[in-house]
Amino acid sequence: MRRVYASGRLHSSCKLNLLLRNFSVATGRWMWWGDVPVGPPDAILGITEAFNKDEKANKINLGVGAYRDDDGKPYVLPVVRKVEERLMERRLNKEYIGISGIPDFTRASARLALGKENEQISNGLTVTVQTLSGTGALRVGAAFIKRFFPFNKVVYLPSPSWGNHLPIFRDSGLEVKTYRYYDADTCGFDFSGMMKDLENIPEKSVVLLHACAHNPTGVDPKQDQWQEMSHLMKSRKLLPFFDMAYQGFASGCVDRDAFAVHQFVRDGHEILLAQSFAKNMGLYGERVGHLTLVCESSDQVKAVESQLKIIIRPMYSSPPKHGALIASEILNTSELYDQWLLELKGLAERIINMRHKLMENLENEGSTRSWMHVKDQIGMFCYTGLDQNQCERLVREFSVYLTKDGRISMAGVTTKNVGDLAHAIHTVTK
Ligand code: CBA
Repeated sequence: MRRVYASGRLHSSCKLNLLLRNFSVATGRWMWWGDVPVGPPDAILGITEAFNKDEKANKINLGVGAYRDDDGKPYVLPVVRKVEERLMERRLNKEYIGISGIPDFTRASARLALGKENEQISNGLTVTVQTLSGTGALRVGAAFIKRFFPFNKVVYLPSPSWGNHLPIFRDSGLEVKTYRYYDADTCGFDFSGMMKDLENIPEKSVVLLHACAHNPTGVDPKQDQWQEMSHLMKSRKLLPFFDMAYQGFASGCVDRDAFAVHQFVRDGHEILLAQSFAKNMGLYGERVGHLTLVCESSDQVKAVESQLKIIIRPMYSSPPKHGALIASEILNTSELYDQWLLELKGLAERIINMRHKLMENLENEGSTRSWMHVKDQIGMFCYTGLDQNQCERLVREFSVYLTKDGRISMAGVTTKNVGDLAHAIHTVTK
């Protein structure tokens, strides 16, 4: 490993190593990248790569959280197809959009997230910038915290959390710590553990919260628990950073899934919110999302907005246009909006139905373990409770691909593969 000392100079033994690794005696040339180590594949997206290489006909990919129809095929919402046709007819130009995105999109998407009647929006106390989906929103938010949050530059994540949270915040130069969230004994929410940790986190720190459909556990707080958390975090002066990647996808209702966000804002928190339209509009590769900050005054709004633009400009200059135009049309046209809500409900219902089917099939296999959590968890993922060895057997013996922590994407389960899946899970867990 190359070691650079605080002075920026290399120690002489390191210089020798550097020379040995970066100079090719055979060609007599310096190699710029001789020192680059091979990195591990991504814990989630790497699974798709492995799945694609597998030649078995009945393989099942439950790795990445991407919706599939009952034939296991990627699915484009009919409302999205309809809007795309309308956009094509308009023969729009390809001009850049502004650094902070398409105003019609950011206005409507902030309303969707914070609620139609939200006072802070009505009073001009929010800033919303369009981002490269949810990941981009988190990354821009993290860069903003790093540059401007005047207190503890530490972000507290639930344990466990989405695998990309840690690198997003760490690569943004923030320290990352965790708070208790999941109780492995009950396969449920560790409310008392979380509350105790929130009591002990140093005041004026940032706490990341999954707004709904917690990834990877599928375990969410109940509404009264959110209320208690909000009060405690307010009294302890903790800054909530919501990640809402699944609005509408958990329960089928966009307002119910945004309950926590609405509650915290009603309680006077000045939240950050990262919102994704990957799952709920199926716009995955179009990269549509936004970052919203709630501020205290219009002066702060002006300052925050200007600084977000200064952060975004050297990162990627301005966001992509096509997907945000689609989302904007849907959010701003009542007939399309209603159609979308119905279709979204359909996606959530298919997943809920698959949870029931998987549990039934496991019972039919004769499994004596409790699989209640498969049904009780919410959103795209099921945290099965399988250990690493059992997960590896699923891949090796049954070509069932899942993350090593036992998470399966329920969106990849279909009426056609649920029987095989239950059989495979039962075989490795009996
Ligand atoms: N936050 C959470 C909690 C997520 O689960 C995901 C997606 C994102 C980012 C943010 P995007 O940038 O596409 O809007 O999503 N997580 C995954 O569904 C997958 O898309 C998952 O399988 O965990 C991923 O990128 O890992």
